[in-house]
Amino acid sequence: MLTIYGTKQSRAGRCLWALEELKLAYQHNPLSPHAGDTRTEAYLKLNPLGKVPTLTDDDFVLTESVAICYYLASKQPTPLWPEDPRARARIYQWSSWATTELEFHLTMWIREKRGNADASLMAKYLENAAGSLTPLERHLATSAYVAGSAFTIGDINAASALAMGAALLDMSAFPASKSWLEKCLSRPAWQKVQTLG
Ligand SMILES: N[C@@H](CCC(=O)N[C@@H](CS)C(=O)NCC(=O)O)C(=O)O
Repeated sequence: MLTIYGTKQSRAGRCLWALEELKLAYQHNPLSPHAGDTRTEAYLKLNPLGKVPTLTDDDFVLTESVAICYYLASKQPTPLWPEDPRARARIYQWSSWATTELEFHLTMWIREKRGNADASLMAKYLENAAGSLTPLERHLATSAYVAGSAFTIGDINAASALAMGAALLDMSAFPASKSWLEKCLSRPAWQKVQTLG
């Protein structure tokens, strides 16, 4: 049995999206780090950082949201996980971009907001986040999805990061990214995740 820990608003959201796209049976344990749920002895055994998400698949324990998405997609043949090495490479590329570029700056913004809330630093983090969209915009000007003409797990990893930041950024400067995001977020699986507790 698959169990995913973490609320839909956290990085567990991308894993829930993947589970729904893949129509896998799972249990959802919406632990919130902000409520202290992830600091219990039992949870720290699964994820020593006390962060979400964590996936358990029977006795197999996996952390890191994009790795969880790769694992879920690779459990069965699916168009979300194409075999073509170049499509796979694009999936890795845009998933890495999502976490180490876009998500990094957005996380800095959130931390600053919850901490000192220095307005000039917060503006700088948003400027950095917007700047990180430049390569995505260029790529999506000629590609329907991040790995080519079909929706893949790479779109889940990248669009879930942008979903977190789009409301904070002026997306009119990034029309291809904006319409790609809307297309991804209109999918029934993402819509279903929004209804979860
Ligand atoms: N690289 C990790 C990041 C996980 C992460 O930072 N999760 C946040 C919620 S989105 C968290 O649990 N924060 C609690 C904390 O930092 O103590 C992943 O993608 O899974």
